[in-house]
Amino acid sequence: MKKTILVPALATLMLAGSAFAQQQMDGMKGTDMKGMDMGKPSAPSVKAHQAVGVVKALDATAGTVTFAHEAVKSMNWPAMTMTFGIKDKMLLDKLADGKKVEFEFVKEGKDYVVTKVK
Ligand SMILES: [Cu+2]
Repeated sequence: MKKTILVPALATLMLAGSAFAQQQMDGMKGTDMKGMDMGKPSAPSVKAHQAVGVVKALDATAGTVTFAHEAVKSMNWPAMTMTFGIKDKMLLDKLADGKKVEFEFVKEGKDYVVTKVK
């Protein structure tokens, strides 16, 4: 009598135990994923700024573009001419001397880097 009660009770315990272990593993996976996202160099805190500018100079080798850009409110910048880095050399295809474009840039250290050209 005792045995027949004990066996299903044990089985239930083991099942519950393994389900718990599985949950813990799932939880750990989730935590790891979050940790990896946080560790990425392009943290979500990096803000892209929108600007409009005319290309004044291009240096494909150095990967820089000089813009005479309009005021950038999000940076509190007046209109000015300045040089930006270029995130991806693919963006050079969209840039040409004298061309007016909308672009996005981010601050990287002490540099400003164009991340998108429309
Ligand atoms: Cu500027």
